[in-house]
Amino acid sequence: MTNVRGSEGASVPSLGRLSAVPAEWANGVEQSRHLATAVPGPRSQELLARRSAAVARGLSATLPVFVERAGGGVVVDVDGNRFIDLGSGIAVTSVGNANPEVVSRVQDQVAAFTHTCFMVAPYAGYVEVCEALNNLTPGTHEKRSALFNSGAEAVENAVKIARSFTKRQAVVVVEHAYHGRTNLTMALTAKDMPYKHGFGPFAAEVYRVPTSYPLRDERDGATAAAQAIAKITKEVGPDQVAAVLIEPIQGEGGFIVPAPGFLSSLANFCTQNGIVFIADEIQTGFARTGAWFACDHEGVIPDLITTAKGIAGGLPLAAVTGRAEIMDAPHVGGLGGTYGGNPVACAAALGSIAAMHDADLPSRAAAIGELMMTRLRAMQERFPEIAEVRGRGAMNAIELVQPGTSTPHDTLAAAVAKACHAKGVLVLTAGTYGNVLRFLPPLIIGEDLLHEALDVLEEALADATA
Ligand code: PLZ
Repeated sequence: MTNVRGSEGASVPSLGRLSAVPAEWANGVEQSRHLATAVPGPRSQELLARRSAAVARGLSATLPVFVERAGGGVVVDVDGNRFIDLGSGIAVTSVGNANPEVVSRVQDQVAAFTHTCFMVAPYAGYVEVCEALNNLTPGTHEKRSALFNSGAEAVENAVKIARSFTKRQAVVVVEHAYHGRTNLTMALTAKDMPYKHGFGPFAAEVYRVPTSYPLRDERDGATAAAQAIAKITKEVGPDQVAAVLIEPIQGEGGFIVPAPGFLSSLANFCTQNGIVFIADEIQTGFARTGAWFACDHEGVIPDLITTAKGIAGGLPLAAVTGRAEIMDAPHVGGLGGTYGGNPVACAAALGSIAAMHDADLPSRAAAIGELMMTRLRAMQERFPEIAEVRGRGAMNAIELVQPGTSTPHDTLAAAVAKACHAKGVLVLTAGTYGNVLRFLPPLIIGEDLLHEALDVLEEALADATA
């Protein structure tokens, strides 16, 4: 079934062919956009004033409102404004906010016990999450997992594990990479402002090589990989490298989808040289891209994979999963932390994974992608500022430039995002140049809401480019 909507009357694929998501997954939130006040409204303004007096200014705020409730594809603020959610809390609430499958398991767990520390007195939920991860992640080889609190912590631990296994130190990352905000992960992250500026010195033995950014480098995957490999070979020495760490689709860097063959060439190079290939699937993982993991699209089987965000429906949980012999390299007691794999977060993960299976969210993400890409491409026909529409599944973006050039148009991206917020649609920006508008709807969002959000985006683009 298709319907006709959008700027050029394009024929847009429908989500109708998928089974409906249970109505109660909307968490009782009316699934419509509604502006009750200006944005921000008076109650949010009051809280904003308290926020600036109480909260360190280093924490930015995308949407200048305070949230009261959220569910399905909608976020409700304290003034009664309802926003269509194209952010999912940065790719976290893929099963929707307060999904009943998550809530009921969390409620049972929190009432039974809240914490014992897995290293002190273990519980089954932790083991069940590891079993699920070992089954779902790419490859049928024997795997192990370990659980942590945040994406950055998972990345740090993946590096520890790779160093312990290889007895080497160097870590290779790519341009535009984002891996977190802790000291090691700041070193792994590419961008100075806002992530690293003034926060050095950074961890040693981190080497950055070129990535594949088809819009800007116009190279095929094999050529881009050959450049990266040449740099590793000449400047680092393959036998010094513990790990190559890469996001299969670069997230904060601008939703950069590498040219086909780039990832597999790098992975092969790692295999040939005893280097641990780590896929950072913290943003791409758990159904987001239309497969369980982004590596699945390319048939790439990483040695280690880091996950977080979408894994637990909004509770803080992260993991490293990978080849048993690599994961088991660190000595007993070498990995851990007080809260890693907290029982409540594990219960949430089991609920979130069950919901993803029940509603076949990988397929739903793929269908959302088809719908959105069709409409975004129609917008590209209309607006010469859209240099590229890209992404996979429900992780897609438009990159904005000054028309007729490749000069990034960051002020336009900021203006369009701001206009969308004022009109009740939550969108995020991204990119090394700040010129990318990215879209990460909850995977249970309704089709009408999705269309309405895209209508608002198109209006905002028209106004801002007029
Ligand atoms: N690796 C690929 O996307 C987190 C960052 C938001 P944490 N991305 C959102 C911000 O501005 O801090 C991310 C990621 C990839 C690692 C991380 C880090 O995950 O849970 O934020 O530590």
